[in-house]
Amino acid sequence: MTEFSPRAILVGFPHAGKSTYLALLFLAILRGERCSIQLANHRDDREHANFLMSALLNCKEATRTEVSQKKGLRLSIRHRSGEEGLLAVPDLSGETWQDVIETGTMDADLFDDVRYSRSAALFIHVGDFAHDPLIADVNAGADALGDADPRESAAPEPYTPTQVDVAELLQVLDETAGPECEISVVLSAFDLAEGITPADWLTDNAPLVAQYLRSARPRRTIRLYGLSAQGGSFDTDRDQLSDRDGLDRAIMTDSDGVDAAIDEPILGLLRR
Ligand SMILES: Nc1nc2c(ncn2[C@@H]2O[C@H](COP(=O)(O)OP(=O)(O)O)[C@@H](O)[C@H]2O)c(=O)[nH]1
Ligand SMILES: [Mg+2]
Repeated sequence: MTEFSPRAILVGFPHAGKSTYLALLFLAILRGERCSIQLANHRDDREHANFLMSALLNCKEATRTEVSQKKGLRLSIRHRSGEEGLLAVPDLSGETWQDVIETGTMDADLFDDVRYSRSAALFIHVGDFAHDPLIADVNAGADALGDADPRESAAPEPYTPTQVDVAELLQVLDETAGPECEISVVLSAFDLAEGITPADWLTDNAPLVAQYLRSARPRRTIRLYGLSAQGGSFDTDRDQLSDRDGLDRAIMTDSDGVDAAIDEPILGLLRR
């Protein structure tokens, strides 16, 4: 397999659910269930994928991706048809992503990964997403602040993307990816969004992103998925989740909430 073999890439801000998806995908591939791709016989380093998968099976949160290879994780995969490709999960710091959306440009390695990808999945964690404040919230916040010294609440907050950040990242992806690349948006931790379809969640919570998906057609079809790789929260539902099989408890649906295969969001890689 050469460096230029087709690639799939998992993209998203830190804490978006990429590693947990990779763990689930690896599990599904090893079991040969709920997916159609297989591992190819290349000597890529599977230690980290194994490590992530064991954490998922043991209901432990995926640790922050600290892959020793600077470029992140790469896994060679194959379709039943025999076609091979490379699944890339670049490991970039939060600053790098902020830089991407501020400057509209990408680090050279990431640019290559996206440019030569046949599928790119952009992850949004539905529970770790900054909703636009209502006017009432803004006023209440202003009242609560009163005369308080703003420096007193200077503890660094974890970076929580807004719909504008996500729409901008999606736009950079869309502009960088080749015309044949299939882009998908994966709403992760979708167990936190009960009783709603991914399409409705996006319209309600990130209308700008929903609008982007609509306006990209027919030039490019950007598919939307809802994913619960863990099946629930490992903090609050751990006992109940640990009684269930790691693959059975996972949920992947299309935009209307209809079951989809675990590898659907990256299948464009091997589709043709
Ligand atoms: N409730 C819930 N939380 C999830 C799910 N998948 C991932 N998470 C949590 O989301 C956080 C970020 O996930 P991670 O895969 O590490 O994100 P990454 O930084 O994009 O690789 C972790 O705390 C996970 O435990 C899920 O299906 N349900
Ligand atoms: Mg990670």
